[in-house]
Amino acid sequence: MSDKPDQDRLYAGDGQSASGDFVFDEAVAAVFPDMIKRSVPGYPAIINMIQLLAERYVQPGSRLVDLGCSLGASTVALALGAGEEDCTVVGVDNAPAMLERARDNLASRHPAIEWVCADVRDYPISDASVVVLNFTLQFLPREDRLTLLSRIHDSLRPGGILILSEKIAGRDEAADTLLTEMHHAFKRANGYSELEISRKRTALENVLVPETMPTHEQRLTSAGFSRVDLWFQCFNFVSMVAHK
Ligand code: GEK
Repeated sequence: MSDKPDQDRLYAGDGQSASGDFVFDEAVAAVFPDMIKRSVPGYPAIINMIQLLAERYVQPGSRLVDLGCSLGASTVALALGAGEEDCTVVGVDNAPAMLERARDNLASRHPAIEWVCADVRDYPISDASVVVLNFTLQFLPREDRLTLLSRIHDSLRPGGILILSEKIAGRDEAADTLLTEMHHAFKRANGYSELEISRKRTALENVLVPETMPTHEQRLTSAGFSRVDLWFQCFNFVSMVAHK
């Protein structure tokens, strides 16, 4: 592949990102759209469907909140889905490199979106119709996940939803091996080398902790959600709608 400035080559050479734990710094922010599209099967489709889900579940005058918004792709989907319903749309991320880029890139086209640099565990949510965790929960320590989901549940209006997208673990070893191998095949087909795939895997080892579908479903139920629907899966990447 020829090198472009916005192409993800972070794990190709011997730059500083080639070793150590994965962090959402300036180098990652600079190549993030390319990285996530080539690494997460179905990501563009999920973003488009978040807009359609928001259109269906938005309530007039409510808040739509994107937790772990990165460069704001899912936040814009919420804003487009909210349409003219007099809502407040907020993107929250604790990585300044991500949030500042989101604000700089999108402020003129979407002036109504509020951008907040905060840890999602501290950000107070209220009066929400749609909350999004699009590949963010997986980065929180496991012991913090239920508290956040319970708080999200309590912040939703009746009829509100949480859209939860996650990389998952297979329910047994054979399933996990298949899903992981197919994910790596997807990355190879998108131009990542074996070295890049294996270095990224090592960097994410203690940073991104996937869980099985039953674990997610049970936790969402414990958090108070009345039902959970799986609406998307491609290999080990899923998205669920959890209903208040
Ligand atoms: C998208 N939703 O494009 N508080 C706030 N932000 C956090 C926290 C935390 N505790 N932990 C991680 N993040 C986006 C993609 S990326 C997914 C989300 C990925 C942020 C982190 O800074 C990063 O921007 C985002 O969560 C995860 O639809 O890189 O696989």
